This record gives sequence, C-alpha cells and structure tokens, in this order.
Amino acid sequence: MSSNVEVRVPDIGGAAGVKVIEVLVAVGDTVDKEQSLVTLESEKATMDVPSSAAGRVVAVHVRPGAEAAEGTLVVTLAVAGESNVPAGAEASREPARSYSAPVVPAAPAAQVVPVFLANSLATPTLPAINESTFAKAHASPSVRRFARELGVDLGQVRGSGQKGRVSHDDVKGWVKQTLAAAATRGAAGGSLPKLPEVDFAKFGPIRVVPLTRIQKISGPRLHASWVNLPHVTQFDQADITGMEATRQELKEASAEKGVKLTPLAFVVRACARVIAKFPKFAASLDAAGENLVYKQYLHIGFAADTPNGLVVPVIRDADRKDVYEIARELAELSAKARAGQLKAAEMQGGCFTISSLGGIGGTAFTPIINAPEVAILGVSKSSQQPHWDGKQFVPRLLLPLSLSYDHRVIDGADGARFTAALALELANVAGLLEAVP
Ligand code: CAO
Repeated sequence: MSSNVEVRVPDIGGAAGVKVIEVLVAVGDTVDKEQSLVTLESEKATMDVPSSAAGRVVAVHVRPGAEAAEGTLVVTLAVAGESNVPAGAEASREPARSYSAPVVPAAPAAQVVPVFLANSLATPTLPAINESTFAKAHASPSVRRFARELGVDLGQVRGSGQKGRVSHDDVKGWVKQTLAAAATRGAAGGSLPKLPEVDFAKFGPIRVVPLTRIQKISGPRLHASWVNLPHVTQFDQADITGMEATRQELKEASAEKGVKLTPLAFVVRACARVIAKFPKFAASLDAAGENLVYKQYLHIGFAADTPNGLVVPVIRDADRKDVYEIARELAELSAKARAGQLKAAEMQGGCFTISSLGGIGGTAFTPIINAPEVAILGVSKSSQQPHWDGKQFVPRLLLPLSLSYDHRVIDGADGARFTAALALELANVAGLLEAVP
C-alpha cells in the first residue's frame, strides 16, 4: 500500500522569487529520505530542498529557471507503507513544515538551514560556479548534486565518460588537482598549506560517521572566519555577586510566570546596554572591506548546543526587551534549536553573538567571531573568588568574560574598554532590571 506525499519549499527566510537552478530528480526515480530534490538559489544563498520521505517520484512540479517561494510544491512522491499519511496531508499542513516529514517530526530543521555562501565559503580555493557552463555540462543528477555540494563548477571538469560525461571520480580528481595546484601556489606564498592525509585504519579499527548537515554548514563558516579575521581575545571578570543574589530572589516568582531567569538573560541585557555606548561592536565591514556598516537595530545571537551541532538563534531587537522577555525568548529559541525546529529567519540578522558555556564549566575560552559580525562574547562558569577589599579578603562571585574581536575594526584599547564597561553593567543589577523604554 502506498500514498502520496507532497514536498514543498520550506521556510527560506521570507525570500520570494527564488530561482530553481536545478532539478535533481525525474518522474520514476526512487529517492531516499533527505535526498536533495531541487536546488534553489537566491541572491545570497543556494539551498537544496530535501525529500521528506523515501519513495518514488510521481510528479515534478518545477523546472529549472522557475521561481519559487516558501510553500511552492516541488515534487509528489509515492511512499510505500505510509498509510498513516493520507495523500495531500503534507499540503494541508503549514507549508514551511511540509518538507519536514510527518513521519519523523523531531529530526528535520537541521536539513533546512540554507547553505549561505556555500560556494565561496565551503571551498575557498575553488573558482566560483558559472551557472551557464554548469547547466551545459554532461552529467547525471547525482554527479551535479555532488559537484554543487563541493562547490565545483562542472563546466570546468573534463569528463572521462562517453561523449565527455562527467563522473563522480572526475569531480573528485578535479578537486584534488585544483587544491594541489593551490597548495603549490601556497608553498610559494599564497593559500593554506595542506594537512597530511592519514589512513587511520592502518593503526586499528575505525568507525566513520558523516558530519551532520549543520556541521557541514557551520564548519566552513567558522573556518572562513578563523582564516579571514584577525582575532584577538580580551579576558575579564565581572563581579556578579549582587546580580546572582537578586536572580535567586526573583527566580521562583519568575518561574511561576513560566520564565526561567538564567544568568544568560542578564548577560544579553548587559551587552545590549554596553553596545549602545560602543556601537562599533555590532557593526560589520562591507564586502569590499572599505566601509563600516552601523546597523540601526540590535539583534543578538547566542550559540546553542544541539544534538545536530552548533546553531545561533537570534533575539531580535534585544535592546528593546527587558530581562524577562529576553529570558523567555532564550528558553523558547533554545528549545526550538534542540528540537531542530528553528526557522532560517530565526538565525539571521545577528549583530553580535554570545557563547555561554557557563552552565557547563571552564574558566575562559577563545570564541570564533560569527562573521561578518566583528565581536563575540564568551561566558564561562562563575565561581566564588577571594577579593581584597582594602582590609580583608571577601568572597565575591566572579563571571569570566572572553571577548573575541576583529582587530581590523576594533582596537585593543576599545576591546578592554568594552569588557570593563560590561563588567560594570553586570555589577549593577538595578540597571539591568530597569524597565526598557
Ligand atoms: N555560571 C554559573 N552557572 C551558570 C552560568 C554561569 N555563567 N550560566 C548558566 N549557569 C547555570 C544556570 O543558572 C543553570 O542552573 P540552574 O538550572 O540551577 O538555574 C544551569 O547553569 C544551566 O543553564 P541553562 O543551560 O539552562 O541556561 P543558559 O541560559 O545558561 O544556556 C544555552 C542556554 C542555550 C546557551 C545553553 O544551553 C547552551 O547551549 N550552551 C552551549 C553554547 C555553546 O556550545 N557554545 C560554544 C559555541 S563555540 O563558540
């Protein structure tokens, strides 16, 4: 017994008129769950629409060149043994979720994260894809998908098959050759030196686990930031004795209203107040690296650890929210992040990021800037420390701060001024609890 499942374009951050640049399947094809069906491209990103189920393609509803938006019907699948999924059930659901299976509701959103700038970031030494030569290349849909994942311009790959048909091996060979050439150039003073390849199986049994989709996206972005931005990390400590005492007093009443008042909410509030005085910390360099873009809004992201990897949900207009509203949104966005249900729009537009490992441990770390932002605050676990008050040592609760900043934009003195101002804000709990105009 089989039934039909409709796969639609998921939430793509509100982008409309996004182009279908490639259709990767045809009627009659058998597809696996999560297999890419079509590739979309907006001005900023390419994104594959994954299949929500395993099945056979019974209709393809889009063509290359067509325009799509959230909810556009892409493919209809015949799915065997899914009698609990009536035909068209997907269509009747919220379109943004329709791709993410009714079959396994908990897994999905990880698969929907747009591959922002995938071509340029994932493979920085490969030339950009030329869409017109890519489209003309003689290759199967799976080879096309593979090439796109690696950021390979198929038009440049010489095919070894009949009539120049390009195979997976041709793509791999081309990548190796291109990277080797880049490494040689690098030895003469250019790109990065290559790491040695190690056959781990030679030394004992191994287990190979593919990276998650989120890891495949965030890894190249972190790497791009690491190699492109001159990072400096400024360390400091904030005396949060008063803040923590007040938080403990307010915690219960707040929990009764359904809000878990965590230290991170106070840190977000404090950052919003300090950034108002140091707006450069929420600015970005433009693409040419010649102008600084000051934003007239303040959206603050926070790193969330999820089973699928690291994501950064964003609290919009953090400067216009009080500590309770921030705490409520932190809890809501973290829960969504862990369930893999964050929408793309909920991870976009950040101006500054906070990475809190305070609930876990550690005394300091060097967070990587979430480029094109210019600064990120790392927060470690607070601890009681002896403080000399002029007459004696008294115990104070100190919160370790680690601020990484882009030294092209921020000077060392400003970095130290920022953390000192932040420490003052965190020590002034009355200020943090002030109503927000
Ligand atoms: N010092 C001491 N204790 C702290 C603390 C700090 N700085 N920050 C939080 N805690 C405590 C909280 O009070 C809470 O204890 P109680 O339950 O007794 O109140 C406990 O640690 C757990 O806090 P939490 O995890 O519920 O909430 P949070 O706001 O601290 O963190 C979130 C939320 C999403 C940031 C966190 O779950 C997370 O994912 N952290 C990892 C982020 C990460 O991976 N960063 C590295 C990215 S690479 O740069």
